[in-house]
Amino acid sequence: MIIYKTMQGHYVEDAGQYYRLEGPFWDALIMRDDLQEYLSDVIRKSQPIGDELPYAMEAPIENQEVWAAGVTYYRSRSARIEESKDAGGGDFYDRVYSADRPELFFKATPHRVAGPNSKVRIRRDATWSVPEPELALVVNPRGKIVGYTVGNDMSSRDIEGANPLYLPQAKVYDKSCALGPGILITQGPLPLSTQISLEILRGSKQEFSAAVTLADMKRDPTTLVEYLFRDNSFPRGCFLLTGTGIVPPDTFTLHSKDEIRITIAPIGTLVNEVE
Ligand code: DO4
Ligand code: MG
Repeated sequence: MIIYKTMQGHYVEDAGQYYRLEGPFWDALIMRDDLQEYLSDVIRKSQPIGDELPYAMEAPIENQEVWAAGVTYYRSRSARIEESKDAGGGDFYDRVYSADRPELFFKATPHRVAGPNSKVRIRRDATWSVPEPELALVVNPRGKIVGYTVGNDMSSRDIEGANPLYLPQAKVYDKSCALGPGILITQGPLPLSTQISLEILRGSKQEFSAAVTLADMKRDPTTLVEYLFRDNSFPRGCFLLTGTGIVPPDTFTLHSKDEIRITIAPIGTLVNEVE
């Protein structure tokens, strides 16, 4: 089952059919412990409205904070060591990759998040910008993972590499995060064979593409959530991006009008253009 947020209401899709969800508040869905049972009940008791979502999708977020984990894949560790070597930051990334405590950082408030088919941004004062395709966990206020969506942790590598203390500026700015298209509601973890793929189109040309699987992730999603919830409360739940395993070559930077396509098959494809 996948839930979608639109300007005109919320919908659940099951077996190719869409059902309307009553109630105006997205938060109320994310806050439920019994979300899957609740949605099954709605589907059982109502008629489908058809096999297409009737309205444009919005980012599947209302009042949640977005957080992110870093250096959870070997590829991210190597990329960070390389980009920060002139600034002497390399050792920190190696140490966090093998430490028990993960790197967790604040990523976005809802207004900084772009939805499906809307525009993400690169910072005006950055010279080296990349998308980071990541599995995003949807976590309720009691720390239960209730679903999964696709996330893009837009990042300014030149700012991040200049000094590790610049991380918040490299990561947090208007439309630096994208989420969507919907939230996959499922019991239990996603299989380790689940693939995350990234495609970047420039005009009609494919500029970059790559894929990883969740088997390449060093951290377990439930442990990331456990650390995030230590002495931290999320009254409306939160999103937690789980880190990138795909980093384009160092010669690559995003351009305005590039199209970023991130696919996690059971969830869908998150498509955003760079402003
Ligand atoms: O410490 C830098 C952030 C790394 C990151 O965002 C990632 O690995 O996805
Ligand atoms: Mg990231």
